[in-house]
Amino acid sequence: MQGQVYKIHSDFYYVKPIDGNDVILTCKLREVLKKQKIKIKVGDIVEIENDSAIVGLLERKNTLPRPNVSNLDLVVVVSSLLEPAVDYIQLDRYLTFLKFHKIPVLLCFNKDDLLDKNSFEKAQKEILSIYKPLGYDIVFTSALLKSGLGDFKELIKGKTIVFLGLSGVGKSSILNALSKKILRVGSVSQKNKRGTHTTRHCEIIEFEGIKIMDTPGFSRLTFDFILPKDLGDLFDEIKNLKSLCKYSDCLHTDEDEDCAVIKNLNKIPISRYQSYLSFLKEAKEFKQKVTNESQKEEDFVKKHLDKNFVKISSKKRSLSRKKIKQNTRNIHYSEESDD
Ligand SMILES: Nc1nc2c(ncn2[C@@H]2O[C@H](COP(=O)(O)OP(=O)(O)OP(=O)(O)O)[C@@H](O)[C@H]2O)c(=O)[nH]1
Ligand SMILES: [Mg+2]
Ligand SMILES: [Zn+2]
Repeated sequence: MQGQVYKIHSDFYYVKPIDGNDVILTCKLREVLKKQKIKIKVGDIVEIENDSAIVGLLERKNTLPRPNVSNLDLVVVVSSLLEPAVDYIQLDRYLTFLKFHKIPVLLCFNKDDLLDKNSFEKAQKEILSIYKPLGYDIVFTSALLKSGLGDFKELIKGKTIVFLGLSGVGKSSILNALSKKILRVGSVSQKNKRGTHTTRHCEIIEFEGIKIMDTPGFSRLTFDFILPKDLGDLFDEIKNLKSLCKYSDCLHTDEDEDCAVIKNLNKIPISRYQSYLSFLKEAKEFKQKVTNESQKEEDFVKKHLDKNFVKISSKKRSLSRKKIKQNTRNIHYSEESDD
């Protein structure tokens, strides 16, 4: 029988059979899966036996390393218009990361009740001018007043979704406003206007045919999964222009290099280009790090494994380039402190 993992707690996996009763089975992982070092995630479709043992994992449609979930139809990226105010770099961080993982996104801007009419219209105009041209669906909501939720529900109908967003922006509050399931809602610290990471586990909540994964908020997500030259592909504004740059490996930062992006900077929202520059810096630092590591490995090989090693053969050189790529894929995240 097949089922979907709804929750994981210590060694227990809570699995809902796919075509069956409305029950949640409590399962353990078969030893053979543990030996294969297979890590089961919330959202995974698994094969179960005797209503109590997970014996296999089915192929994933997609998967994210953080939050650690799989088989998503849509990610809702939640920001709040105030307390905390929209953090465009952080928002772009999520968007580029999700583009990299090829997962569709819905943008939600919450707490619109905190702005007066004028400020709201100004904020809305700015947001739409940046993100509408990129093709995102966008909703403005107030979990407090339960406004904007009709459009929201329409866009998530029948889907398996996950909420991403900084702590305190109102992810759990929106969920509570949408469904009757009550989740813990935290407070926003009066000192720094940030949330306090109230949601600590990830689990699927199902209502009216929508499956929602509520996950803990996290903010630090560094660009150590992509090479600098490929970063532009995650920004549509840059991707559309880069074929016109003089050099194919252009990083779009140098005025002297006949760069189409620099020439057309007035057409790119300033916050987006700033985000690009910050992520580029991180991607470069990361590349430097993996290059150093590969170099160290090469030196090690030279010194210890082949005493007659005079020149690195072309095969070895291309191997080490491959190594850089592989290392780049070892996605590493650092999480903001949970306290
Ligand atoms: N004014 C206003 N306050 C809201 C709204 N939505 C949420 N809040 C408040 O913002 C605070 C944080 O809300 P949560 O729903 O806990 O935020 P979260 O995104 O789930 O935070 P984490 O679980 O820590 O990631 C709470 O005090 C909510 O009452 C809203 O639409 N308007
Ligand atoms: Mg929460
Ligand atoms: Zn360029």
